Amino acid sequence: MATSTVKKTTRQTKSVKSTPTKASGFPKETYVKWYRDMLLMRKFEEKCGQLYIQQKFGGFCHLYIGQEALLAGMVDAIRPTDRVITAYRDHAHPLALGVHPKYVMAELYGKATGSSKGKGGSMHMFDKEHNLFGGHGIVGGQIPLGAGIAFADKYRNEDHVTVCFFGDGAARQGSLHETFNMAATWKLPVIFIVENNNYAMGTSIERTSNVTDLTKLALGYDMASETVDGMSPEAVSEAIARAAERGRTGEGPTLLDIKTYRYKGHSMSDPQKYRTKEEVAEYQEKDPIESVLRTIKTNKWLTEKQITVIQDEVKALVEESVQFAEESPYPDPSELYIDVYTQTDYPYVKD
Ligand SMILES: Cc1ncc(C[n+]2csc(CCOP(=O)(O)OP(=O)(O)O)c2C)c(N)n1
Ligand SMILES: [Mg+2]
Repeated sequence: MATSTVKKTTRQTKSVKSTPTKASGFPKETYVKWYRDMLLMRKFEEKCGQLYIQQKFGGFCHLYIGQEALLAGMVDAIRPTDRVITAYRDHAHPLALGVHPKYVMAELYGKATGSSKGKGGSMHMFDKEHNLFGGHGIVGGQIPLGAGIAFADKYRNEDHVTVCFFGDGAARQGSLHETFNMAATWKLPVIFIVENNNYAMGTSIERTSNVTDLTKLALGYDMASETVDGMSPEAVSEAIARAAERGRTGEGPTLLDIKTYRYKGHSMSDPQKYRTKEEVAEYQEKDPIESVLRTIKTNKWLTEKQITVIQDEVKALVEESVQFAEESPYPDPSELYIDVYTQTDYPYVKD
C-alpha cells in the first residue's frame, strides 16, 4: 500500500484582509471585561486539559485555547436575548455568555448539576437561560439549525439575531449551501461565523479546496461577507456588530470568516504532525489575552494589584468549579428517558 506523506502547510497570514478597527474607540471597561472573560476561558480550559489527562472525565475534549477573542468580541456586539449555536469545541461559549463555570465543569464530569444535566458532556453544552442552543457533535449540523432558529424569530416577529459558529472544515458540508440559499432568500437574521483555525483535525484548508478564501462561499448567494482578524477582539466585535445590525434591519444574513488559531491539538489525542512548532509560536505571539493586557497596562487602566485581583478571582472560580463538579451526584438512571422526546409517554423499550 502506498504511504502518503502529510504536507506541512504554512498559513498565509499575509492574506488576512484586516477589517478596519477603531481600537481606541472601546472604553476601559470593555478591555477589562475582555481580559477577565478571556482569562477565565483560558484558565478553565487549561484545567480541563489537566483533568482529562488525570481521567477525571471521559469522552472527547476539544479545547478553544487561542480562539478566545471571537467570543469576547461577540458578547460586546450582541444582546443577551440573541441566540448562539456552535459545534463541539464549546466549553468557552457558555462561559462567554455568562454561564457559571461550575455548570460547565459539572457537565464535563457528566454530573446531574451540569448545564445539560450531565447527559451531554464536553460536546453538548446547552443553556436555555443564556440562549445557548448547543454544542453539536455532527460537523456542520448546527448550520441549518442556526438558520432555523433565525427563521423562527423572524416568523414570530422577534427582534433577535442568531450567531451560528462553525469550523473551516464544517464550511465544506453540502448543507451549508442549502442553508445559505434559504437564509439569503428569506433574509434571515443570522450571522454565520467560521471559526477559521485553518485545520479540520489534521487537514489544512489548502488541502481541502481550491477556494481558500471562505468569504467567496457567500458570493453565490449575494450574501454580505467579511474576513476578520480573529486574534483581535476589537475587529471581531466591530464585524459582529455590523452583521447584527444587518440582521436586525432586515438586510439578512452575513458570513464572517474569522481567522483564528487553536494552540492545542484538535482534541486531547492529537500528535500534531500536520503543523510546525514555529507556526503555533507565530500565532501565540499575537495572543489576544496578552495584547488586551498590554493595552490595559499602556493606558494605566489597572494597577498591578488590580490585575492580580482579577487573576486570583479567575483562579478561585476555576477551583470552585472543579470542587462543585467533584461533589455533585451523577444523574439518576431514571433520567435516561427524560428530555429525549417532548412526548412524555414515548413508547421506549425498557426491558
Ligand atoms: C458529519 C461528521 N463528519 C466527520 C466528523 C469527524 N470530525 C470531528 S471534528 C472534525 C473536523 C472539523 O473541523 P472544523 O470544522 O474546522 O472545526 P475545528 O475542530 O477546527 O474547530 C471531523 C472531521 C464528524 N464529527 N461529523
Ligand atoms: Mg477548523
